[in-house]
Amino acid sequence: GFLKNVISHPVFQSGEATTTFIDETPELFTVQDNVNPTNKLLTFMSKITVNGTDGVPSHEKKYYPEALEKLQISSQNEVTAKDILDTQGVSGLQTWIKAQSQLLLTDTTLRDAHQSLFATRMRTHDMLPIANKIDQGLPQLFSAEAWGGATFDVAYRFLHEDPWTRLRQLRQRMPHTLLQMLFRGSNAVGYQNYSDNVISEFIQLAAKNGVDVFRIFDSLNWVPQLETSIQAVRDTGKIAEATMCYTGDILDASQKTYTLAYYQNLAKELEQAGAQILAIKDMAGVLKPQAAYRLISTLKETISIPIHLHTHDTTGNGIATYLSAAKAGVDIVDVAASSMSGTTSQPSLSSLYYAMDGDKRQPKITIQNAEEINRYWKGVRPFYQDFENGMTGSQTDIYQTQMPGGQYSNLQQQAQALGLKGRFEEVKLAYRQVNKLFGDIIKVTPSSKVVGDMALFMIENNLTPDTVLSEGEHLDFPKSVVDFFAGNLGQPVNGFPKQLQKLVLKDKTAITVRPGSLAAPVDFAKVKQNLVEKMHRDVTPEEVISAILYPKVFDDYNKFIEDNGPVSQLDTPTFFQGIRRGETVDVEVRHGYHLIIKLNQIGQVDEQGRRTLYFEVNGRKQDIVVRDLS
Ligand code: 3PY
Ligand code: ZN
Repeated sequence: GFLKNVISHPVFQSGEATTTFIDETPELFTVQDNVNPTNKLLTFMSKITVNGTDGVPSHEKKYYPEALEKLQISSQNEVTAKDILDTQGVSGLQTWIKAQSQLLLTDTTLRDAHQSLFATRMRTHDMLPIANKIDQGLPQLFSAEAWGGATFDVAYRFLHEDPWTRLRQLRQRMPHTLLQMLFRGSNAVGYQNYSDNVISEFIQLAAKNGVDVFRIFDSLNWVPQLETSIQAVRDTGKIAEATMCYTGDILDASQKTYTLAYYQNLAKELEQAGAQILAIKDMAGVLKPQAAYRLISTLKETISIPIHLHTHDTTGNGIATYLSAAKAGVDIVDVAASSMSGTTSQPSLSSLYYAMDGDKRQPKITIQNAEEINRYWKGVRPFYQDFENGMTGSQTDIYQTQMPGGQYSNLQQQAQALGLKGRFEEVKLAYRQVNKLFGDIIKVTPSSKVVGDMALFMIENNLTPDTVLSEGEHLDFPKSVVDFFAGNLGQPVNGFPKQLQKLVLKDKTAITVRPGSLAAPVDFAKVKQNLVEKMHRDVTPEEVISAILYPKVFDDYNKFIEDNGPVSQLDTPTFFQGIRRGETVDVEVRHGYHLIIKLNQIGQVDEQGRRTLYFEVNGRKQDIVVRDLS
């Protein structure tokens, strides 16, 4: 540590170190003496305490004791959907689903709810205490959606934790619940197209680590983009839930593209492509109750696999949509714990339960358990108040904007980062304009990100739809937009608007075939070898695939952990806000091994702009010096 610090110090390296260099440079002993994990963690806590977390306002640290209260959960021994899958396979499960007269439920609290409410920031630390209680208290759930979508990227990038570990830990605590993930077809859990062998490898590893149900969608509803994934899931013996994304309005007589017949054909194609369940993914929450009735009843006559409906409650009509879908015979719907439900999230599980009192399809859940579990979530949600999207009530303009719930909170963060805070109404207007310019496309990750990027680009550059077309030749369009028009996300339902495509691509040519059919297979052994050399240790297949999907994010994550220790073990208020003077926090750094960390004092800033924090760790004094960046 010490010698390395001296040698790597800029003053030493510049050749300007004098005989007093060591005495005048205390950080040689402290700041970078970062070899033991406790020191790393203390340094991380000190930095957050002094300088805060990027993008998070510093405020008084609050405690939410509800999260820690004892919950009264009665465990129930019932045969679960997971038991059926494990003993009778997929076809046994399909039969079981169809034999249920009750409406089955998927709980999305562990994934889409927090993706849509607070930009996917929920940490594993807050999931683990409740996971087993969900498993025991709600065995009647069809599944818990717990992985995929943005969780993979955000876990590494912002939470500095390993998504694979999350999956394994949830699996271990939820042995009787089907765990479900959202999978972006050829885009896996990323924003771009990957080679077929990457898709298959990812699916195999996800299945091995605990995923049972794969909800597979394509952001343009282009079936060729789904086939590899569907087959790969079928090969694992897990459930391939192929998806059609719902956009437009089948009740609108002027609708030319996204008509009832369009969805009917698509459902047939998906069933033929090997779907074992059909998901209808209403990512923006624009499926109106009567439309749901018509859509589901028509599909029930068209296909024979079970139907699983997903919506967002942004407009406030989610429960009404579900009631009408239930009447039409939908098999499963997606809900969230009530304190994590509503607005951009899913409709509330318990609201739906009560709305179906007296209905013969009322879900057979133990509502008291659902309420107890919800008390826990109610305590957890305020930890993430700094990431909330600010939507406090229903918003029916979403019927026009058609922005996915999962994007709503994220695009706000993106806009803020560009200095466009307070201009979100303009962003939403531009979003609609871009959709029109692009020929009315399905908008869901990553096509929704393309539309969002273009909307921000128009606002930043003061562009209107007209000036985009008249000045397009000279515009340097965002990379995601160029990629989209080059056909790298696949083909939109209406094809590309030719004039705009030319302006965007300039002298590039577009492809019309499936991007995966052109992509060379990735050489996993070679990637592995490079990683081993870089990390000086053996690496797992999960790490190899993560490095392929997110090379930079994965690399940054590893460096971060190397420098800062096991930060995922900190409680959430401490992770975001640090530790206050006089406060004691308990960190279980490894199973059963606790650090009791007390901060006694924070020193004044010295001439070099540093502060010393005086800790006691398991009763022993320890000082940490960090730079004050204020
Ligand atoms: C995702 O892909 O992350 C989504 O939630 C899309 O709705
Ligand atoms: Zn969703």
